[in-house]
Formats: sequence, structure tokens, C-alpha cells
Amino acid sequence: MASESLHRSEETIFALASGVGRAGVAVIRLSGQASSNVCQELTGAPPPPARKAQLVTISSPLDGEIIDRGLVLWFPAPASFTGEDVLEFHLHGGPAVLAMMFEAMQRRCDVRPADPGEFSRRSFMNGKMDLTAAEGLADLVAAETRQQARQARRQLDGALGRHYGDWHARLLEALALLEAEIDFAPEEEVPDDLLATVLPKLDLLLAEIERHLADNRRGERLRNGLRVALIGPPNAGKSSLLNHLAARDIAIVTDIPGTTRDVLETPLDLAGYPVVLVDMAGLRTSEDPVERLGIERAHSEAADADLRLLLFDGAHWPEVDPTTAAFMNDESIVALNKSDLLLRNDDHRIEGRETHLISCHTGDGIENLVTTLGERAARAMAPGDLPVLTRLRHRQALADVVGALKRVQDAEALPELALIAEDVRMAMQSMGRITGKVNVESVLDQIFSSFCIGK
Ligand SMILES: Nc1nc2c(ncn2[C@@H]2O[C@H](COP(=O)(O)OP(=O)(O)OP(=O)(O)O)[C@@H](O)[C@H]2O)c(=O)[nH]1
Ligand SMILES: [Mg+2]
Repeated sequence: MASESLHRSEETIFALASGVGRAGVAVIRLSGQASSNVCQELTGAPPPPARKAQLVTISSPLDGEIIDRGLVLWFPAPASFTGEDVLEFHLHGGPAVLAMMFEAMQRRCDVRPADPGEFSRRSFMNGKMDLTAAEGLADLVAAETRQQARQARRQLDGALGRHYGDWHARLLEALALLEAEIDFAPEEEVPDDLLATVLPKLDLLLAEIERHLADNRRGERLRNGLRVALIGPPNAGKSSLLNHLAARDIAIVTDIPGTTRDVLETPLDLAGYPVVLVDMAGLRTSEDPVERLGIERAHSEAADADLRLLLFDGAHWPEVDPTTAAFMNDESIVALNKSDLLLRNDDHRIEGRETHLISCHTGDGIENLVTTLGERAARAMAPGDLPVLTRLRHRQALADVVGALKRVQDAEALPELALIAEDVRMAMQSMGRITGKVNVESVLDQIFSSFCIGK
């Protein structure tokens, strides 16, 4: 039971830092003021020298029963992940050992289990990392492909935070100049020279942010996976292709048209790029109410997908399903399945497009199709030189910044200092929301630190 007198943020928190389940080694992490007392109580000794592992015997403070022998590590504040005193136990990862440890720690009224993300939150609150880095850390833990891990690591290292920090600083500088003018020359008209220096800089910044936003959502796609919809008539072999690529029997395959009704997904890792392949009902008009629901979902999935893989049924060649063909866009990948039923030397191009001739039965042509898919994935998600935004949260905050800077631009014809300053302040606050640095006091600091007293 946690103490009533302590604020939650002052309580010492603990959590299993390693994965759940039986494991050779489990890591329990504590953060907060009581960490060193917990060490004393459980090991009979104060924490070992900082950052040096020490083998200890851990016994229960309740009855003295030995819980385990393991390593203890001590990271005194502020040089720790959270910025607080941090203690780590490396123990044998059995459920009974862990249960006894948790029971022993929770006996203290100032120690409690951590909330999700609470260690990172404390790290952020103590200025150890900004919000984008904290998000990068969460992404790194969740990353399933090499490229996802890369992007997350870059963000954790602060690349995105620095980028936004630089923009924040430029807004702050503009605001400081505008505020200073308001404070020191309230009666005067807007000085031309001030606007002549500030406004072009803001225009430049606006252009940079707009370029950053027009990134085709590559960072968000890499984080979530590129959604590729398998679109085709019933019986084309969509589910067969999904199973083939996933190397598992995920979807039911039968020769009855209209077999699939639900939307089924499987993740694929194509040279480090994450793709989510989506199988769904074949497109046709149906009287069956259940199938119709499936077809409705298929239509909306097809419309929302990042990429469309159109699969036509070779059994009906040269007939080409018009409903499927209607989904074709410049980006679509076109494939004709059941090549085992087709004559080799015919021209099988559909609507003049490069058409992958494949067979889910023999595996023919599938390697080529996967190569194309991988190239498309890389093209849609490959990182450039500059860090990319990875979350809708960033995009929304930046849209607010753009909105405010556009109002500044519109005001150029009829400049009113206070209004311009207000919009710049709003832009800066939206920017600060991304990294978690919303602090108006810093404007005042900047003004007075860059001005001499007599001015
Ligand atoms: N000859 C041949 N038959 C195939 C091939 N691929 C799939 N089939 C057969 O085609 C039939 C339909 O396959 P599915 O994978 O269920 O087709 P679907 O597009 O998912 O169909 P719905 O779920 O009804 O929309 C099954 O009998 C498959 O065995 C292929 O490459 N060659
Ligand atoms: Mg199917």
C-alpha cells in the first residue's frame, strides 16, 4: 500500500524490466528515494559502488527466507535512466522468485509497482530526454524489423528532437524580437526593419516545416507497417497468396467463391521494411448478407490501403474482373494468378500494365512479386538524410504551427505587432508540445539576456 503522505511522483516504483514469463535472468528495476533502503532490507547491505555489479543473497525481510542469489546494480541520482536513484536486481526469472520479490518490496509503504511508461515519464520529467526521445524508446522496444529499429534508435538518440528544438529556438528568437519591440516602443508604429528581419525568417521556417510534412507519411508508415490490400474477385487466390507469403495457413482456402469474409492480416518483413498484407472478401455483388458485410469491409480496406495488390483469376483469362480493375491506380501492383492453367507464351498484360504472372500452387513468379513488393516498400519508407516525423501527434502539432505561421504571413500586408507576436507565440507553443518543452518563461529569459539594461 502506497503512503498517503507522499505524492505519487515521490514514491519509489518498481517493475519487471525484462519480459514476462520464465527466463534465465529477470531484471527488476526500482527508481526513487527508497531504492537504497530496499537494497539494505533485501540484501542486508547498502547498495554496491555505482554501476558495478555485485553478487548478493536476497532474503525476505518478512521471515528471513532466502529468495534468490543474484546481482545487484546501483545507479545513484542523477546519473541514471530516470534521473533518480535506480537499483536493479538480476535474478533467476521464475514466477515464484518474482512473486516473493514483489511481495517483499511492496511491504514498504513508499514503494509501489510502476504505471506503464512511468520510468520513461520520470526520465522526461527530470530532463533526461524529450518527448520524441521517449517515443523513440517506446518504438525501439516495439520494433519488429531492422528499419523500424533504426528509425526508433535515431529518434531515441534525439535526431528528431534536435530538429524540432532548432525550429523551436528560431521561433523563440523571432518572438523575443517582437516582444522586445512591444515592450520598449509600445506607441510607435511597427518598425519596418524589424519586420524585414523577422518575417522572411518565419517564411523560410514555414517552408521547411511544410516540406517536412509533405513526406508521404514515410515515418508513420515505417512505424506502423505499409498496408497492402489484396484486391480481387472471389476465387482469384487472394487467401492462397496470403498463406503462401506468410508461410502459414492463416486463411481458409476453398474452391467455393466467397470463402473469405473477415479482414485478415499478416505482417511481412521485406528486407527490414514492415508490410501488413491484408486479405479480404472477393469483390462481387452478393445476396448473402454475411458476405455482403465482408465485401463492404473489403471496399473500405481497398480504399484506405497504402498500396493495392490487384489479383486477377487466371482461370477466367482473358476475362478481367472489371470491379477489381476499377481499383487500379498508378501505384497498384498487378498480378494474374493460376499461371499453371495458362499458356506460357501469351501476352498476359492487364490494361497494358506490367503484370506479375504467378501461381500459388507451383510458387512460380512469387519471388518476383515479393521483390517488387519489397522495392515498393523501400521506396515508400526509406529514411532520408533528415529525421522524419513518426506519429500523428507530431503531424497535428506541426499543422497548428503551419496554421499560425500562415496567419503571420497573411498579416504581412497589414502588420500589427501584437497579433503577429501572438501567432508566433502560438506556433512556438505547438512546436514545444512535440518535444514537451512548453515554457513561456523562457521567452522572458531570452529577451532580457539578449538586451543591455539601458536600452
Ligand atoms: N490452379 C490453381 N488454383 C489455385 C491457385 N491459387 C489458388 N487456387 C485455387 O483457387 C481456389 C480459390 O482460392 P482462394 O485462395 O480461396 O481464393 P480467394 O481469392 O481467397 O477467394 P475468396 O476468399 O472466395 O474471395 C482454391 O481452390 C485454390 O486452391 C493457383 O495458383 N493455381
Ligand atoms: Mg479468400
